[in-house]
Amino acid sequence: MNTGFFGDIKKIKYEGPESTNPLAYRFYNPDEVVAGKRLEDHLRFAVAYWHSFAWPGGDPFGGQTFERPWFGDTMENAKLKADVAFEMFSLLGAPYYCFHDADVRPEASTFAESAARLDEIADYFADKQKKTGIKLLWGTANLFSHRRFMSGAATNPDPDVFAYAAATVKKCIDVTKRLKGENYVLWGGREGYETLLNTDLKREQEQAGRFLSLVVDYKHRIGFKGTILIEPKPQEPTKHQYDYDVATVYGFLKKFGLENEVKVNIEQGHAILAGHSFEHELALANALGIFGSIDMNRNDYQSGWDTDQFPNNVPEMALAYYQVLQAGGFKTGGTNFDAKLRRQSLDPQDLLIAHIGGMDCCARGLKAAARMIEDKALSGPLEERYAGWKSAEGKAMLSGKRTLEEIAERVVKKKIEPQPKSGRQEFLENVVNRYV
Ligand code: XUL
Ligand code: CO
Repeated sequence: MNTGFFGDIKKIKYEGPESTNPLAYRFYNPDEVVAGKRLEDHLRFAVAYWHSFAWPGGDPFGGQTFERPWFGDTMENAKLKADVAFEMFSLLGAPYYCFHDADVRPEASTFAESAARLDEIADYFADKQKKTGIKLLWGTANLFSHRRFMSGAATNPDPDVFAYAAATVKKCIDVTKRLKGENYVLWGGREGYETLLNTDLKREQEQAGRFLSLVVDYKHRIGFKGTILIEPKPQEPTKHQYDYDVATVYGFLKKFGLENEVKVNIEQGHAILAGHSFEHELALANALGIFGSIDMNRNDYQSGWDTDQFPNNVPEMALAYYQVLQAGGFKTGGTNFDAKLRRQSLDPQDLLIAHIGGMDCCARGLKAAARMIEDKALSGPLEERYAGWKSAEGKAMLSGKRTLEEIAERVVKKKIEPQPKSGRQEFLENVVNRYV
C-alpha cells in the first residue's frame, strides 16, 4: 500500500555531478566501487526514525510546526508512521534504519502493555524488512524522555528506576535481535547530573558500570551477535554527562573490564560539544580499538547546543571518512543520519532532500578520503615524520631495552642536539584541499 505522503516522487537515482535535479544523487552512486568496495557497502547509510518521523518541529520557544498524518497516540498512527518511514527508506535507497522504542509505539499505562505494543510494531517492521530488504542498523531504548527518567536511568538514586530501565533495555535488545539488528546503542541522555549538591557521583558511576555489565552479560546469554555501542556526549540534556567523550568512555570501560565488549557510536555534533573535532574522536577510538559506528550530523559552531543538522561540509566529511577508512571501515557499524530538518522545512520533499544532500556529502567525502589514502597524500609525509623511530636506537628505547640512565648517557656521549623540523601544517592542509 502506498500512503501517498510523498506524492508521485519516484525512487531517487544517481544522475551524476552535472545534474540539477534536487531529487537525484550527484555523488552517491551505491554501485560505484571505491577502494575495492561498493559505496553502499562502505557508507552503510541509516535513517534515524526519531528525527524524521517522531519529532514535531518544536524548539524551546515553540511547539509543533510539522503536520504529519501519523501524529497521535494510537497504534493505527504508529503503523501509518511505519508505512511512511519504509516508503522513505525505499525512495532513498537507504539500506538501514535505527529506532528507539518510544519512536515507534505509543507508551501505555503499564510496562507490560508498552512492551506488547513494541512487539506488535516489531512484527510490522519484520514484515516490511522482508518485503523491502531494508535492515536494522541498531535499536535502542529511550531512557531520557519520560519523567520517570528525569534523575537518570541506570544512575538514578531510586533502584526501581534502575530496574525499570534494565527491563526496558532487555526488551529493546530482544526486539533488536529479532529484527536482526547489527548493533545495540546506549546513549545516556540522563546519565549524568545537574548539581553535586544532590549527587553521589561515585555511586552513580558504579551503578552505570553494573548496568552495562548486565547488558553485556545478557547479550551473550541470548546469543545476540550485534555490537553494543555507547554514544558519548558531554552535556545536554544533563549538565555533566558521564559519557563525556571517547576518552572518558574508554576509561569507564577499562574500569569495569568491558573494553573488549563495547565500542563507541561517535556523533559529529557531540564531538563538537565536547570541544573536539569529529576526526579527533574517530582517530582516538581507532587508536584505542573501540571504533564502532557514527551518527552523522553537524552542529552549528556558534550556538553551543546540539542542532543535529544534516551534514553539508565536504572537507569535514573527507577528514572524518579518512579516519573511518584508517580504522578499516565499518564492520557492524554504519552512517546513521541522526539529523533533523529545520523546523521551517515543512514539506514531505524536504525530508528527502535533506537525506539526499547528506548522502551526497558523505559520498564525496569518502571518495576524497579514499583517493588521499591511495596516493599516500597524508600517510607518506606522516611516515617520513616518524622515520627516526625506525632506527635501531629508536626501536631499543621504545621496546623497553634502555633505562633512563642509558638514554641519558648516550645523549652526552653522542653529543645529541636535536634539530627541529617543520611540521608542514599548511602544506598538508593544501594537500587536503586538492582532494576536496
Ligand atoms: C542525542 C542522540 C540520540 C542517540 C540515540 O543527542 O544523539 O538520538 O543517538 O539515543
Ligand atoms: Co546520536
